[in-house]
Amino acid sequence: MESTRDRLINLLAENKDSFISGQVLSDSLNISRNAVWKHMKELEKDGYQIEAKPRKGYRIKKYPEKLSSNTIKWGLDSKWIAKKVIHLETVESTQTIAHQAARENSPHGTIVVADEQTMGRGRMNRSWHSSKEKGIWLSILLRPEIPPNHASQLTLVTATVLAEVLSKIENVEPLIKWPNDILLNRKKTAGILTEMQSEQDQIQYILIGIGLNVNHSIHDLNEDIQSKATSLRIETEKEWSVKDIIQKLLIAFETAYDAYMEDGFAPTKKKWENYGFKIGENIAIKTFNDKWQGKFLGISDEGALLTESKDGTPVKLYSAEIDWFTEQD
Ligand code: BT5
Repeated sequence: MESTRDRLINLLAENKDSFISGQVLSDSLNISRNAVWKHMKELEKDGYQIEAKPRKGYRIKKYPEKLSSNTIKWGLDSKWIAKKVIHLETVESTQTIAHQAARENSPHGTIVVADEQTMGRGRMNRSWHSSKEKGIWLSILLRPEIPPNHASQLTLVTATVLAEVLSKIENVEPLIKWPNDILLNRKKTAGILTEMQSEQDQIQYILIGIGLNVNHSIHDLNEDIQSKATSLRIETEKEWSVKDIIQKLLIAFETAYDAYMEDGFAPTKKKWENYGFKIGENIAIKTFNDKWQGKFLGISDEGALLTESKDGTPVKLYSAEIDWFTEQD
């Protein structure tokens, strides 16, 4: 059940650029005009800029920077993504909340965003540090009709989206470390965690978890990652609007996802290779029973890593431990 405050914001948002009278608001919300006025004062306290004009009424001039489902949706001109936004201040992991939402039939495109995660996670039970209001901690719920073995391509689609959005920022040159890290100046600034629920060769849903360090100073990064992680602020010496970057990411993701569903993986592969970290250089590879060095040749048509086997012939790897920072570095 939506609160009166949320209904009020929605009414104002629907009338984006025009005024809506106190009387109409009071009738629609079934509260007194004085109560409408009190709600407006509360919204102003939370950073909304409200313009009030006699005989015309109210309109929202500016939304606050602070994340909420309303501020994320405001001005977000999307077709299907983030029509449902679950925003929470503190969660263990947005993935956990998104799994729950998926089981409760939340629609394709639902997003879960948190200001802070207390148990953010990476792949293979590694942890992901997600300090309060410093970055983007976001999960996207998807219900794609693709075979389960194509799910990992969505990680590469997402990495390409992240790289493209970041590359628009002046002096920022992102690279993608296969399969799921975004590096700035060789340091990790974002990671992607793709989780899938499938049954009998059919995907029920996929969750794309995105963690992006935005406004961390070096001291805001946990000690164990300080030497290998970075943030947009560290790289650009500027603070960024987390809300604006979320919106840019969502719109770019929607476009890239639709293109992937329409045209398959080939266009992503091409873009991905513009950002691939160490393409053409040597990397150290470790599979469960072998270790060698080979040149990183790029990615295959399905998104596997292409490198050289011990005898120099090309080989595709779907999963392996790669030591990206070899001794020559
Ligand atoms: C990842 O795993 O890079 C996936 C990260 C996904 C995080 C998002 S946030 C929203 C959603 N909800 C979640 O709970 N998770 C997703 P992996 O490739 O396994 O990398 C994990 C490693 O990255 C750790 O072992 C650390 O070395 C490093 N790391 C941890 N936190 C970091 C941070 N904030 N910035 C840079 N590196 C970090």
